[in-house]
Amino acid sequence: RIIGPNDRIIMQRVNADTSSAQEVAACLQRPIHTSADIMSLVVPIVERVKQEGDKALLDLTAKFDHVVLDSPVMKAPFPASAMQITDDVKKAIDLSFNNIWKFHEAQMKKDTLVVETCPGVICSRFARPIEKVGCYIPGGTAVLPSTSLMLSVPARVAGCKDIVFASPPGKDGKLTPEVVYVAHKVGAKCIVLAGGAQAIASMAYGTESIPKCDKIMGPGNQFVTAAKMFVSNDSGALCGIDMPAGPSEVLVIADKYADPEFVASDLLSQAEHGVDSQVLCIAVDLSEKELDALDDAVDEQANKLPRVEIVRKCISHSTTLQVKSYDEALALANQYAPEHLILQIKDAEKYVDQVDNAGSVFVGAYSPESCGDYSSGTNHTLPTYGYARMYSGVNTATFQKFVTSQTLTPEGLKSIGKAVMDLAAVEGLDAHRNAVKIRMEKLGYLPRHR
Ligand code: HSO
Ligand code: ZN
Repeated sequence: RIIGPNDRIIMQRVNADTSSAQEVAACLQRPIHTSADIMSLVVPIVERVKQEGDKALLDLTAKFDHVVLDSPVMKAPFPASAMQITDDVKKAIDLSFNNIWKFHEAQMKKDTLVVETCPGVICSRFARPIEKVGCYIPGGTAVLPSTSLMLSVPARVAGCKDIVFASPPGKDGKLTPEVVYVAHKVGAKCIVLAGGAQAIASMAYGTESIPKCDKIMGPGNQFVTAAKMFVSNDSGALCGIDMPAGPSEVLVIADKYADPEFVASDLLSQAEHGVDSQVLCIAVDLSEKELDALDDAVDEQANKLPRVEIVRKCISHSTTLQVKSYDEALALANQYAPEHLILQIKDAEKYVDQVDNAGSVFVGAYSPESCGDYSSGTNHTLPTYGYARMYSGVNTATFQKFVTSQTLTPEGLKSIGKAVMDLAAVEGLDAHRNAVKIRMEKLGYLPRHR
């Protein structure tokens, strides 16, 4: 379905009641990405940066971003001239920074645990920050300084020592000043002036001027995602990544108590991200008239947006799915596992318990996704493409690893020694068995054998 320039910008309607199970499933289907051809473009880029470092990075930035730079990196302390922003924007960043900090700091509280599993067997787990982390802030149709907050604030809260930013420069060769301001606020070490696969490679392998990172986080296009997948599989890079990323998505569940203008505004905030954004509305028991009102609101608001061309293309493949009950709506939402789930339904909080698969939930009429995108404190780097079934969004644990430890007293060795020896015998691993046996004999728990 293509929405032409003179057509109304409205979603297609599918009635789950009168459609087959396959038709309903098709509405929840994401487009299939073939990553093989992308990989064949990305691997030579990554390899070049790996081999030639800064020079490759500068060449590739000239080629893809059409800017010739003297250096691919801006090092801290960042010059004030690179972060000139208005007072209002500074205040907005500061407020958002504080809320993101508060919410992520609270995630650190239950870090250490100590459990005595048997008398004298003390097992513990403690968190340690990942030392060097790379935060990728994509360019594309818009640079999103908010993403620099969502990645670097949790990194700082988790205690990472070196934070490296990467973001493509504009046509003038300059970085987005808001991104530089955030880098300054979190004490980032440097900002790589590059985008795409080349930026990912520079942080994964390091170059003459860019420190090698242990883990790279952040969203990006298919090239960025492919490069992240590649470096995380290359033992030569020894570099982790946050999660696979796909186009952004929202699923709004709305009932007859929802304000159609609110619902439309939420659908459109997702649609304006990109032509491949996934926008779904599940309408619970709405009349044709109420559905028409929603269409009207979408069309009216969409036509006033500066990014209406992107929105038109996105809405062309967006659907309103009509269902009869709240339970049905939530079951479908769990099946789809959206990045963002918005509940614009009566007593919305009551239904949060029923949410199993979603990146982040927005509860009630006054909780638009925009608030989570910027300022409330939750993270906006979230699993897409159905990965919400098994991945979490970026959080402080993304920037930590958990180390376990144990201390056994002689009594502890006595309590589990026989079990260890018996299991080692089953596996035919005599050295394992001996490590316990020798100690048990010295302690007099077992007779000594010569
Ligand atoms: N909704 C996007 C994040 C974002 N929105 C950044 C505006 N700026 C993906 O979660
Ligand atoms: Zn957004």
